[in-house]
This record gives sequence, C-alpha cells and structure tokens, in this order.
Amino acid sequence: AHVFRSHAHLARAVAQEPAAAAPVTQEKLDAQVAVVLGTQWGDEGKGKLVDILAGQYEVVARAQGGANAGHTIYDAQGNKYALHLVPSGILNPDAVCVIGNGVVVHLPGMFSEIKALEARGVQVQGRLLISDRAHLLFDLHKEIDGLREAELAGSGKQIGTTKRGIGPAYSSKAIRNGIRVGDLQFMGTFADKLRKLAMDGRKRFGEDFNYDVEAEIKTYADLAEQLKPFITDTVEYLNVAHESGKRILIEGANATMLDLDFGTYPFVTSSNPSIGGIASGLGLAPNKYEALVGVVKAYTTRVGAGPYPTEVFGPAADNLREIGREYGTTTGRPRRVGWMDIPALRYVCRINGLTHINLTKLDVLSDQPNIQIGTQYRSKAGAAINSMPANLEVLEEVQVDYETVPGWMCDISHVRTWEDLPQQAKDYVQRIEDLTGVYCRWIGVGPGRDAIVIKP
Ligand code: 2SA
Ligand code: GDP
Ligand code: MG
Repeated sequence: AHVFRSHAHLARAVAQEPAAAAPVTQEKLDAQVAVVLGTQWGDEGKGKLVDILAGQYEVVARAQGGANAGHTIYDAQGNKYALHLVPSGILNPDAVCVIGNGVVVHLPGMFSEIKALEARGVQVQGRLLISDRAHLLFDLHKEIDGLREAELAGSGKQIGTTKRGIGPAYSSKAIRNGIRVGDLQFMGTFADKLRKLAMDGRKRFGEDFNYDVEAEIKTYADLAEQLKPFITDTVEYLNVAHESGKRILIEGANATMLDLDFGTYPFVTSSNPSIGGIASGLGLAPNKYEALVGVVKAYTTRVGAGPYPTEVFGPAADNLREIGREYGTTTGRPRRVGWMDIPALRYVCRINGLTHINLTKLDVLSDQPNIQIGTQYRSKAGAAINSMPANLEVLEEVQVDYETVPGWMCDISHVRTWEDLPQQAKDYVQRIEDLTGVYCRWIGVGPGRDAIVIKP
C-alpha cells in the first residue's frame, strides 16, 4: 500500500497505480486516516467528496463548526440531501458518524435533521455518536448572533454570518461559561447555568434580547433524554477505532480562508477549519493523518462580507453564479464569485500540508472562452506581495496579476476518465498542480456522486 504524500512522489506513485478504469467509488485512497478540508471560502464541494470516500471508511467525523455548514449531496439515485450538522458520511449505511468535541451543537436543529433523514429512509440512530465534550449551541446564541449583526448594520462591518449562533457559542466556550453535551447528564445544575448565560445576554442587549430562558430549559429536559443514546467519549472511541485498524475519514466544514486565525479576520467564522482545528476538535493526533485532501473549486466563491481579491462583478459574475448554482445551502444567499486565487491557495496548501487536491466544478467553466488564474498579489503601488497580508487595509487594496488560459468550450459533465477530458481542461488542471505543487487526484465534473474523474 502506498500513500500519495506530495507532488514530488507523484511519478513513483503513479508507476505503482493500476490503470484508473475501475468504477470511481471503488477507487481506493490508501490512507487509514484521511482529512478533507475546504481551501477557499467554503462550499467547494467537500460534502460530495466525503460522500464518495465514505464508502471506503468505517468512521466519518466532524471536528469543528456547527450548523453554519451546508453540504449538498446527491445519492446514486440522484436524490438531493442538504446536511448541516450530521456528517456527510451518513448516506453510507456502513459508516459510523462522529460529531467531535470541537463542534458546537444546536440540539433541536440536529434532531430535526435526523428526523428528516430517517423519514427518507436513512438510518441515523445507532450510527451517530456525539462527543460529551462538544459545546451546546442554544437559541440564546442565535439571538445574540442576530443582535450583533444588527448592531453592525450600516457600518460596513457586518460579517454576514449565517445567524446560526456560531460566534456566540464559541465565545461562551472561550470565556468558560459554555454548557457541554455531557452536562445534560447532570440536569440538576443545567438550569442555573443556562439562566446565568441568559442574564449575561440581558445585561449586554437589554430589552432587545428576546429570549425565553425558562422555555428553553423545559425543551432541554426532553432533549436530554433523547440525546442519551448518542453521547459518547469520542476521544476514546476514535483512538480505539484507529488502534484496531479502522479507517477514519475526517470531514472539514467551512474553509481555511474563513479560519479564525488564518482567514481574512474579522470576516471569518469562529472556529479553526484548518488542520489545527481538526486535531483540537477530535483528539486524534496529527501524526495519524495520512492523506490531507484540500477541496478546491475551479473558480472561487464567498458568502458574506470581507476581502476577496479575485472577485468578479457584473454579467460575467451573474453568468458564473447561475451556471454554478452558487446559492448558500444553509441560507440561500447568492454567493459572490471570482477567479482562482493562487496566492491564497498556496498559503492554504502550506498551512494544512495538503497532500492531494480535489478540484471541483470544472464543468462550470465549460462555456468560458478564456479562464483567468490569479497568480500574484501586488500592493496598490505595484510591489509584489509574496505572503498573505494579515491586515484588511492591505488585503482590500491588493491588485492581482492574472494569467489567461484558453477554455475548452464543450460540455464535460459526462466525462469520466482523464483521457476523455479535452486538452485545455487537462492543461488547466495541470496548471493548478504546477502552481500549488499538490497532486490533483480528483476532478469534479458535475454534482452527482459519479461525476468525478480520477487523474492518474
Ligand atoms: P458564521 O455563521 O459565524 O460561521 O459566519 C461567519 C463567516 O463564515 C461564512 N460561512 C460560510 N461561508 C460559506 N458557506 C457556509 N455554509 C453555508 C453553505 C452558507 C449559507 O454551505 O452554503 O448557506 O449561506 C458558511 N458558513 C459560514 C459566513 O458567510 C461569514 O462570512
Ligand atoms: P461544501 O460546503 O463544501 O460541502 O459545498 P456545498 O454543498 O455547500 O456547495 C457545493 C455545491 O456544488 C453543491 O450544490 C454540490 O452539489 C455542487 N457540486 C459539488 N461538486 C460539483 C461539481 O464538480 N460540479 C458541479 N456542477 N457541482 C458540484
Ligand atoms: Mg457549504
């Protein structure tokens, strides 16, 4: 067995690889633990890759974020599923799904997601484990998320959050008055803890704070009972699973350019969607991760506010948005669109130590006569910028040098093998590989489970 570690090992690895004629879902990724991460501003198509790989993995785990994530998946029959908290591995009936300690869990939302899945014949009970260390996200956090955004309205500083309570829930965790899943086993003290949180909210927002704490306490008395069978020490579970040889797939949510530390702060989410957040969000040590797969859209999109150097505007943007169906999975918001941003992608490859890329939505570029690749940032004065600027003031004024490459101008959505891709499409993929130095193993050519090409 071999693991593709980097582009440098590619030639040797390819020589050992059988011809890629086997059906895609049987193509095996030889890594006991694989991590799938978003590399841009989210919605690269992580859910689809996780769903495809889940067939080869016994455990699929989420490590960070919450119901702000939106993963759209089409099963083999073409049925559409939109997942938010439940890992995308749930559609593979043989995988056990784990919600790790780093995730913030809105229980009513999670149970309605489970109910909707079970109503469609997907067995969830008995296959979903939730960390006792994961923090609970209450309606109170959602209320505060909305109030904070409202306060910023008109100032140009609104983040454009999903209003799912993510920032406030992670704030409670960091300031150490959060309530964890495991606390629901000790309901005697739960009510007091929640009342304390509510009191803080009232102090901060006064009469605008529209929240009925007693109603929520009642709701949680029922939810605590329902949750019992799911609560697990997932640190122990994952490590024992690993030690006994089980294959573990880790599903990143959001993306590195939205990372609290490495993203375009403060226009970011409140967790670490990069590799560090995977380690702290699961308790499975990084030296176990054998494949680090970055999901890269063939162009870029961003939902919410914040700097976006390669953004496209006007009819060209509308065209890309419509063809790519770029609307939020969670909120339905139209996504901003733009060209590939290599300086940002290189930064992300470094931070995460990516070993593979899944280039997605290549089909969306099929009617572009010319495709732009952003290759170099420059300051307003024209000086080359060779690292990712930390300050918004710099990033907002960044100029981008573009390289123009010819498009293929034909439908590729039915292509299933590398040989059958038009030369210009192969050249585009090759160019991304050359510019990042990371092996581009998978190429998405449509939303369906089978719409994927494996590059030999
Ligand atoms: P939050 O809610 O506090 O995490 O928002 C902070 C920023 O993070 C962005 N963010 C996202 N960006 C893209 N996709 C996300 N998930 C949904 C999807 C989004 C949707 O899959 O489509 O449905 O609108 C996601 N979640 C958070 C957010 O836009 C803010 O910029
Ligand atoms: P995630 O948050 O990274 O899981 O991505 P989302 O599910 O929010 O958004 C990706 C969207 O693109 C979904 O609607 C997918 O069905 C779709 N998608 C994924 N891969 C491809 C692809 O290769 N081609 C096309 N046309 N659509 C894709
Ligand atoms: Mg998404």
